Amino acid sequence: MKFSTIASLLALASTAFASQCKDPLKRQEWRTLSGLEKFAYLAAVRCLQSIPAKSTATVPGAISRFDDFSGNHILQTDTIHFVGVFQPWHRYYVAQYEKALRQECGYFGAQPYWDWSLDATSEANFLNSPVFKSLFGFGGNGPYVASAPVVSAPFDIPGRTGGGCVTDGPFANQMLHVGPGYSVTPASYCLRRDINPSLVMRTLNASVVANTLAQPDFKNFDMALQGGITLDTFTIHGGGHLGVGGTYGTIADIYSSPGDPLFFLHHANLDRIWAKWQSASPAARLVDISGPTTQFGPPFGNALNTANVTLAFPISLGVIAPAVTIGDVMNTQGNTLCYTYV
Ligand SMILES: *[C@@H]1O[C@H](CO)[C@@H](O)[C@H](O)[C@H]1NC(C)=O
Ligand SMILES: *[C@@H]1O[C@H](CO)[C@@H](O)[C@H](O)[C@H]1NC(C)=O
Ligand SMILES: [Cu+2]
Repeated sequence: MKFSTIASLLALASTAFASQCKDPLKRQEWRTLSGLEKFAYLAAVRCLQSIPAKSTATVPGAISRFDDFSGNHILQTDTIHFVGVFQPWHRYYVAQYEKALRQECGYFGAQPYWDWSLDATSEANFLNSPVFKSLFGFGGNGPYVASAPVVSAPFDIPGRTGGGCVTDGPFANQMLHVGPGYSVTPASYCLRRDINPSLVMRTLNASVVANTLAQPDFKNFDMALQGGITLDTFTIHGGGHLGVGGTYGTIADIYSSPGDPLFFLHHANLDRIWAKWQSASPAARLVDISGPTTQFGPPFGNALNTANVTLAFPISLGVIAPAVTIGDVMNTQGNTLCYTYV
């Protein structure tokens, strides 16, 4: 074959495979945003909490677009956690939240992430994290309460420090309308946090992240990231939820955790870690997916190696967004998604 033919074939191939993603949104760590950028993000979340829901047919309790996101997470909880689609589903979900903030609430930025390993250097540093600030943050812990209405599947983890309603920052005394647990019928209860600094220190530190990134294939990466469902086996996913949510906090509720706006910064960081793992060996890892189609682990009663998900496996978000496949969201800069982490 003549060189010119090869060159034109290559040109053709690169055109065919060139993604439509030309100008990816740059997702930044919360503390690197300016005060104005933080304010713009928080204001956009407040906006999402104030514009009308679209999912009332399936989520009767939903009042706002923010509730649409929590409600659809609740409806799908049992098919999107401790399964192979966990990371792809949450990647698509966070991207649709980012899109709603931009298209429906006039936000010009990208979804920020929270790299908790920067704060999990000491218990005091963690409690001082920029994400917990009243001004330019999401507000802090709830005041300590001995007990509160329980979330679904509560973990009574030694070391909890809060449990009361969040009383400072932009989400002070924020009322939630779907949940707790798997309820999607009309409700009104407060956003709670119940920070557990000792749990944070052993689940969200830099060496746990490094161990996750060191895994050789998606199966092991995903198991390292999702961790187990017992106190001793939580890793970075469970650590973010239960380290901030403790026993009584909203973000500890496996069903209605997106009621805490920090959910989206936590999951963006998990997504960043996946994207970083993928970028270390893109040819193999942009197509490496596995994990069971039904929930694994002891409480769910399924073996780890039931049928694996594939790139063709569907991802649905109810009324939030069109259905896609896992293959559509493997690349954060493909034809479906267009963002990068900085
Ligand atoms: C980080 O977490 C691991 C796993 O829980 C733990 O063994 C280690 O001591 C922790 N490191 C620090 C500095 O806390
Ligand atoms: C699922 O995929 C993993 C990783 O590729 C593999 O080890 C396992 O045998 C597969 N399980 C089944 C049931 O095919
Ligand atoms: Cu989830």
